[in-house]
Amino acid sequence: MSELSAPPRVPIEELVGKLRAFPASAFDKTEEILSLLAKMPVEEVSLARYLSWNRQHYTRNLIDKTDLYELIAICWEIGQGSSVHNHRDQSCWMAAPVGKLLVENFRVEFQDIEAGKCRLRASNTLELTAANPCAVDPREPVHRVMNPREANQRAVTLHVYSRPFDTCVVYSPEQGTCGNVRLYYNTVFGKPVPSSQ
Ligand code: CSS
Ligand code: FE2
Repeated sequence: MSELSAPPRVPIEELVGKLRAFPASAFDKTEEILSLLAKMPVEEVSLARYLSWNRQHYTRNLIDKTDLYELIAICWEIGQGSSVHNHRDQSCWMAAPVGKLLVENFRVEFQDIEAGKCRLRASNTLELTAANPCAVDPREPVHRVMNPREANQRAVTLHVYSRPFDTCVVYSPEQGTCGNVRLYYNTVFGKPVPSSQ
C-alpha cells in the first residue's frame, strides 16, 4: 500500500474497542483521538443499524456511551445542517464515513447567555470527509455543520463527545441572540426512541 492510499475501512465495533481502551487522559487533548479517526475510517455497512433519517432535522443516533465519552452517528439529508452551536466546553471529534460536509467556525465576540444576546463573527470553514476528520478547536468552539445541497448526497458523521453532554447553546449570528437547547437521541443502541419520532 502506498503512503498516499487511504487506510482500510474498519467496522464500527473496532473503533469502539479502541475508544474504550483509551485512558481518560486521551480525551483531554485533541491529537490522539483525531489520529485514531484518521487511521480507522469506518465502514458504512457496519453502521446500518444506527442510521435513521428525518426530512425535518438531522438525526442523532447513540452508538456507545461511557462516563468518559459518547459516540453518536448523525444522519444528514441533502441540504440539512445544524444550528450554530457550542459543545458546552466538552471536547469533540468528528469523522464522515459517508459524504462531504462543511464545518463553519465562528468567533464569539460577546455573549450573555442569561440575557440571550451575542455577537458572532464567521471564521474559517473546514471540509469534513472520511479522509479528513476534524476536532473542534477548544479556543473557538462555536460552529455549524452543513451537508451542502451541492454535495447532492446523504451524509453520515460520527461524533465523539467527551464528556457526554445533553444541552448546548444555540446562536443566531444574524439576530445576535442565543439560548440553551436540549439535545435528544433519535435512536439508542440501534433502537428508536419513541418520543423523538
Ligand atoms: N453537535 C451537534 C451536531 S453538529 S457538530 C449535535 O450533537 O447535535
Ligand atoms: Fe456540534
